[in-house]
Amino acid sequence: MMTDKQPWPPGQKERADFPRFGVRDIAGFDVPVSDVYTLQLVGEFETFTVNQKALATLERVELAADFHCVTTWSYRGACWSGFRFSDFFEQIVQPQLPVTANVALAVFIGLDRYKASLPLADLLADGVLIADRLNGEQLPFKHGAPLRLVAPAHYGYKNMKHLAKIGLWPDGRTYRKRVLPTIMEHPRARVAFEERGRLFPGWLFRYVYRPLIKRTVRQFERPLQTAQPVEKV
Ligand SMILES: Nc1nc2c(c(=O)[nH]1)N[C@H]1C(S)=C(S)[C@@H](COP(=O)(O)O)O[C@H]1N2
Ligand SMILES: [Mo]
Repeated sequence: MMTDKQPWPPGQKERADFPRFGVRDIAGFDVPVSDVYTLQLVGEFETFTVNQKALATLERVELAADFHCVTTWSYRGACWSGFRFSDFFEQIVQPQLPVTANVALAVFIGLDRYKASLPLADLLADGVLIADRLNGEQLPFKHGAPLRLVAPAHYGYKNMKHLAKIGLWPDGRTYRKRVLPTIMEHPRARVAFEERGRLFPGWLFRYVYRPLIKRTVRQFERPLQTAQPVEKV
C-alpha cells in the first residue's frame, strides 16, 4: 500500500463522509455505466482504444490518499486500487504513438461529458492512478465507475470520474472548455499551492465555493437513487 503523505493543504476542512460531488449542471446526467469498458485515446495520431485486458496486464497498486475538493471539503484516507498512470502511459500508450508524437497535455473526458485537463508531467508523477476500486470494493457509480483518475495532489475537479476518453495533445491550443468555466479551471490545480482557479488568489475562491457545498451534495445525491448498479460480467 502506498500512502500519499501530503501536509494538510491550506483552506481545506475535513468531512466525515465522502459525498458524490461535481459540477451542478451535470449532476443529473444519465451516465451509461457498465462493467465492460474501453478507454479511447485521441490526438494527433490514429485513434485507438485500450481495453480492460490490456489494463489488467499492469501492476495493480493500492494508494491511500486524502481527497480535496476545490470547494474546501476534504475526505481523509480514501483507499484506491488500480494502475499507475505512468505505467499505463509508458507500457500501453507510448508504444502505440508515432515516434514523432509530441504530447504534453492530457484531456480527460467522462461518460457524463465532464472534461478536465492536466499536464502530462503531472500525471506521470508518483501517486497518480487510474482506479477501478475504492475502499476494497469495485468502484461504485457514486465515485466514478467503471474507472476514474485519482490525482491526490490536484483538486477533485481534475480527478475525472466515469473516465472514457483521453486526448493527448502537444499543448492547450485545441483545448476547449466544456463544463467548467475557464475561470474555474486552473491548468494545474495543485492543492498544496491553493491553485483553485484562474485570475484570483486561491483563498478568495474559498468564500465563493463554501456556501455551495450543502446544496451541491444534495443535488448529487438525488440521481444515486435511480442509478443502475454496475453490471457484473
Ligand atoms: N465525470 C465527472 N468527473 C468529476 C466530476 C464530475 O462532475 N463528473 N466532478 C469533479 C469534482 S468537482 C469533484 S470534487 C470530484 C468528486 O468526486 P466524488 O464524487 O467521488 O466525491 O469528481 C470530479 N470529477
Ligand atoms: Mo470539486
